[in-house]
Amino acid sequence: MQHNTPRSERLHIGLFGATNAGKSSLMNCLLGQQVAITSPIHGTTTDTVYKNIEINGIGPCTLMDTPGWNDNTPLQEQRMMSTRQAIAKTDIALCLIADNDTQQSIQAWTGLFGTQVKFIYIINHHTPLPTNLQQNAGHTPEKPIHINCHTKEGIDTLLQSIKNIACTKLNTSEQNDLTGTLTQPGDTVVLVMPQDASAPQGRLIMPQVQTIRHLLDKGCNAICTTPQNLTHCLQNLNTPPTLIITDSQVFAQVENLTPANTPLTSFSILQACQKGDVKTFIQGAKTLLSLPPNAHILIAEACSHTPQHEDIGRVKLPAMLRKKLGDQLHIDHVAGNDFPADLTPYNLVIHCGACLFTRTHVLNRISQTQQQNIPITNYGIAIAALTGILDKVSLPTSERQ
Ligand SMILES: Nc1nc2c(ncn2[C@@H]2O[C@H](COP(=O)(O)OP(=O)(O)O)[C@@H](O)[C@H]2O)c(=O)[nH]1
Ligand SMILES: [Mg+2]
Repeated sequence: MQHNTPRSERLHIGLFGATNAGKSSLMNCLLGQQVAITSPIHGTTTDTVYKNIEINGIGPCTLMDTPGWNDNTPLQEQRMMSTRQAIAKTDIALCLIADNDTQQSIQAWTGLFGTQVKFIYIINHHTPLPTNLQQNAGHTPEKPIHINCHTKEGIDTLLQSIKNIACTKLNTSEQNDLTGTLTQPGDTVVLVMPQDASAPQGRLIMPQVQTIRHLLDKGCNAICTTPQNLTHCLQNLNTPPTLIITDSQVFAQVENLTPANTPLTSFSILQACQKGDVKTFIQGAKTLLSLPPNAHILIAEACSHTPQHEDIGRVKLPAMLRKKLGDQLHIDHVAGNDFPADLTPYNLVIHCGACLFTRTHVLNRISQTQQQNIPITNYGIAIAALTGILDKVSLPTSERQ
């Protein structure tokens, strides 16, 4: 059953530290099986290994075993990039302190992480016990947990520590109520979902599925329709719906048909509120309108798929941007884990709704843009700004700025 939980809803726990600190051994120990190769040879783990695990008391998690710092092999650049990609996804970092770590090295590598990441420091007892470890324990901001993967000593304490952090994170999570203040149990919500050439064959896309499921769980009635059938659908209702949620591509068209007192929002705006920082996205979208004609824009998409005829990120959004800002605009695209470390060549980043990413992953990307003073927005909010309806969009919280 755990395999059915998408990665975007899993708590991501990363194992970090120098090569040979015992990361892969801990991964195997937590999983109770040999999934990662371990050896005294530095650089044994050549790429990050992702493995799903159900942790009792927490639920579905993904463990990430990284290659490790201090890698002096010719592949160190690529391995570090793989470690960075894991860092971007990390909710909880298990930091294994090695014999040759110092206060500086510990500070330097913890500095690579986003602000919302929680750290657990670990000393993995090799035999014989390395001499500097007791001393290194004093360099960690918090008391390290001592473990031994061979005897399993300390593993229960570690799991308890992970659980304590996970419970706090899950309780404060804003992911729980997608439509928030916009809906109450018993409400009727109309969902407008175009099924054009860019819609996948025979199924609904993830944000639509997640929204329908959320509404049903909340005790709402979810009525699905297409833009073509919206007028007919609304006519058939005795009273206007409490809320209309539309695909952002047909926002303007749906806005025209929306009854006067019915709030209107989009799937991607709900995603933006759930996964990310909607205030930052709205500010980014406002910047969009005043960009110079030769601006550089990065369009980042979480999923990698072959570009399609009516693809929103590759075709529709660039066309809308060029229509608004002119043909001199430079637009680059990245997909999946690819996200440039240096964003300074860009005037703006426009991110997809990130239904495949965790909230932490999106927040880490946002903080990376903020550190480099680059505005960021997402598809739904950018389209709302481009079509002049940003002020008409309803948000599930009172966070609008
Ligand atoms: N006795 C003992 N040896 C360990 C323990 N953890 C790791 N090792 C040994 O330390 C070496 C490096 O471990 P490995 O997990 O490959 O380190 P990584 O490079 O951080 O993934 C291997 O020879 C392991 O068998 C432990 O808890 N006890
Ligand atoms: Mg390893």
